[in-house]
Amino acid sequence: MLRTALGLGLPDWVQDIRGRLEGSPLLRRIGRVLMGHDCVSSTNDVARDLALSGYPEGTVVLARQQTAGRGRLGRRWVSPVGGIWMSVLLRPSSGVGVWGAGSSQVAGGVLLALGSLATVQALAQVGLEAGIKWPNDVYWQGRKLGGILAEAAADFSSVVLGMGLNVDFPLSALPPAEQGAAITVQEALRWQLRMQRDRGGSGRIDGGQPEGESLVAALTAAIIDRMDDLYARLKAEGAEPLLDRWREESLVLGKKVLIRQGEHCWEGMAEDIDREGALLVRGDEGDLVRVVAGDVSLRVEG
Ligand code: BT5
Repeated sequence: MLRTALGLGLPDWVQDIRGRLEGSPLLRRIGRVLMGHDCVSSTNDVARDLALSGYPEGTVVLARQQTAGRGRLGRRWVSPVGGIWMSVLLRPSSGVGVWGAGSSQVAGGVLLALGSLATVQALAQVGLEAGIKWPNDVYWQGRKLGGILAEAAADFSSVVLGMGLNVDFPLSALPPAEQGAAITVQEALRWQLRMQRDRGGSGRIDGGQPEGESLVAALTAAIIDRMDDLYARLKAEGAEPLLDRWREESLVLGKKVLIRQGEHCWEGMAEDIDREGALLVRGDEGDLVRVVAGDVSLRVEG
C-alpha cells in the first residue's frame, strides 16, 4: 500500500494524471492513493475489494476501459477507451453527523451531489457548460455525457462513488440505441464552438485545447481536485452549501418531470431538492411527494 501511496510503479498515463493534481499529495484526501488499470470489469468492484482490504478514504481507482461497467438498477454502462471510468472510496463513518443521520440513503443523495457537482465544475474548466439531471446524470444540451453511481457496503463502513464521463471516443463505440441520447465532451465542445460561431462570435480555437488522452488526463485531474475541495468543505460546513450549489446546477428544478418507480409512472413539477438529496415533486393533485434516488427513472419534459 505504501508503494501505491507514493505513486511508485504506476502506469505512465496515471503518472501523468498524478502530475497534474494541485498541491502536495499528502495534503489531499481524494486522490492521495491513485491506482490505474488498463482494463477491469468495473472500477466499482475493484474499489469495493480495496475497501475490504483496508485502503484509506480517498483512494481513487481508474481504468482505461471496463468490460462490465454498470449504472443504477443493474443497467449496463458502456466504457470504451477515451472515457473517464473512475471510482472513489469513501468512508462516511469517519464523518458521521456531517451529512445527517448517517443512513445510507442520506449519504447516497449527498454523495451523488458531490460526484456530479465535481464533474460539472471540472467541465466548466475546459469551457463546457454542462448541467445535472437529478439524481446522477451529467447532461449537455439534452444528451448524456456521464453518470454517477454510489454503492454502499452492507454495513455502511464504506461507499464507492463511481463516476463515468464520455470524453473523446467515436459515438459509434456505443450501442446504436445509446448513440442518439449520448455525447462525448469533445463532441459537445465542437458543437458549442459551432453554436458560438452561428451567434456571430469568433468561435475560434486557440490551438491549445487538449484532445484525446490529454483531455482525459486534464479532466480526470480536475474532477479529483474538485472532489477533494468539495469533500473537505462537506466535512467542514455540512451538506447544505454543497446541496445549494447542486440546486444551482440542476436541469430539473422548475420543470415538469415524469417519474417511473417500477411499474408506476406519474407526472409532476420538480420544486426542490431537500437536505438529504431527495427530489420534492408536486403531483397533479397538489400533494408534495418526496422522491428518493435509487429506485426511480426520471424524464424531464419539454
Ligand atoms: C449511470 O447510471 O449513469 C451511472 C454510471 C456510472 C458509471 C461509472 S464508470 C466507473 C464506475 N464503474 C462502474 O461500473 N460504474 C461507474 P444510470 O443512470 O442507470 O444510466 C445507465 C444508462 O445510461 C444505460 O441504461 C444506458 O441507457 C445509458 N448508457 C450506458 N452507457 C452510456 C455511456 N457511455 N454514455 C451515455 N449513456 C450511456
